[in-house]
Amino acid sequence: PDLFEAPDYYQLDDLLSEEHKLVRSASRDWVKREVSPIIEEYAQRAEFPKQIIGGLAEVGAFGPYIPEEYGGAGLDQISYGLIMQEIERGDSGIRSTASVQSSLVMYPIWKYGTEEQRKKYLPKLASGEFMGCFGLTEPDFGSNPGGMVTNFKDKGDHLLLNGAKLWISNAPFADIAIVWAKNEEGRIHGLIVERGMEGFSTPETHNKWSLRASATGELIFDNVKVPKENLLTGKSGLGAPLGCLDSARYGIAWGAIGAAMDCYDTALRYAKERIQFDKPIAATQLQQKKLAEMITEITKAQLLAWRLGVLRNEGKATTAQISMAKRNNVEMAIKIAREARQVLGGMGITGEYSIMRHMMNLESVITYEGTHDIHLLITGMDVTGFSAFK
Ligand code: TGC
Ligand code: FAD
Repeated sequence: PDLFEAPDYYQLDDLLSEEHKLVRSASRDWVKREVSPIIEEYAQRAEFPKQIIGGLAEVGAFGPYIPEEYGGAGLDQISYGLIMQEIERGDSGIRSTASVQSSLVMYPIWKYGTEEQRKKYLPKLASGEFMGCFGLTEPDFGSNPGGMVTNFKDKGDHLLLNGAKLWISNAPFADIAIVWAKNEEGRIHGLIVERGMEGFSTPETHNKWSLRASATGELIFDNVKVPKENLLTGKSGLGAPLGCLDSARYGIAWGAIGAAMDCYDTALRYAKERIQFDKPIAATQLQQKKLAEMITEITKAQLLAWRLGVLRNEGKATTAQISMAKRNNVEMAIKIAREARQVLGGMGITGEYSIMRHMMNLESVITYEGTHDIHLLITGMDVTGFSAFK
């Protein structure tokens, strides 16, 4: 079978429209052609392959659901999910770049920005001419972003921004940053900070064992003068960045399925071909248990993602439903990666196969956009009515 054949054990393709399938095959073909052949080398070198930015834009990965009048692809939420699935089949780090650009940079400008800001930034972000990043996390405030200390003061003709953000995807090369900071009253607002503004720097974070093909860095603001027209005025408070996270987490719930599918495909093919004790290892009960459980978990994850996509299309998906899908599907993928790695024996630890890279990448995916624990606590709060955070 084709390496990129989607496991579709429950005939889920019947639930997709022709447009969904077209969007999926365009992304799938592009990943197969442009990402898979080079990604291992870039991950080993710990470098983001910048030459794929144009291709990401062409398959609609930058702002899939942003209206076409702003340069987006004008697609629905299922198409958005399918694009993320196919990109993460290639690499979680590449999907991260697309998630950040779409849901954490374009989304807040679209939802909370002024018409001038939308016109100025969205078309260039959709085409990849501008790349963006999203600064919420700080050195002392990760799971608890409400405690952030990054702040700005109104200086009459500009805003004076001070503070620092850590663990920011795309930071080292981003042209703009959506930065969450408190005003003098302690209220959280979003600001568009542009590369080149005096006092703004983006040092790269090195020595990652995970998401190596994604560039991660800090955002440092040392008395940065931000023009007042760069304030996102449409929404303030912690709910503003959390609204963006809802959209990104939804995409990750689909993306993780892509990484899991790639691990499953690889393990299945290997198990059928690898002979030990005079028979394929796929003919042994222990390896069948692994493969059967993988396809079962992928199928459950697909159903969860698809139903969540329908709810999002109808504007009915809750934050807690999104948390459940992000948590379940990323854990599903990481467990499949670990099992698939074992199916390949020693070969599983090499860069000849994608599994170990997926496994390492997923250690970031299970932590960012809300940790595994935090999503459990969101579900716990939703069903009991008690917040266990504080
Ligand atoms: P809490 O008191 O529960 O809520 C504060 C205010 O926010 C409102 N709210 C939401 N609004 C919109 N959408 C949501 N999803 C919302 N969730 C909460 C809430 O109603 C409240 O409003 P108000 O008016 O009553 O004040 O907040 P808390 O301080 O107890 O904290 C809990 C919370 C939700 C922040 C925490 O559970 C959480 O989610 N922490 C995780 C932080 C996180 O996910 N950071 C991600 C950083 S970005 C990233 O990782 C990008 S990686 C990208 C990539 O490479 O792909
Ligand atoms: P902490 O919050 O310190 O958590 C440490 C541990 O404590 C975790 O296991 C956590 O689950 C647990 N914990 C915390 N609070 C509780 C509680 N109340 N009850 C029980 N357990 C708890 N952020 C951005 O803003 N933008 C980005 O683009 C971005 N990209 C990232 C890329 C990478 C590769 C990584 C690794 C992170 C990225 N992040 C980004 C940051 C990410 O969102 C945070 O790492 C994450 O939210 C967790 O914060 P923390 O690392 O400070 O961990």
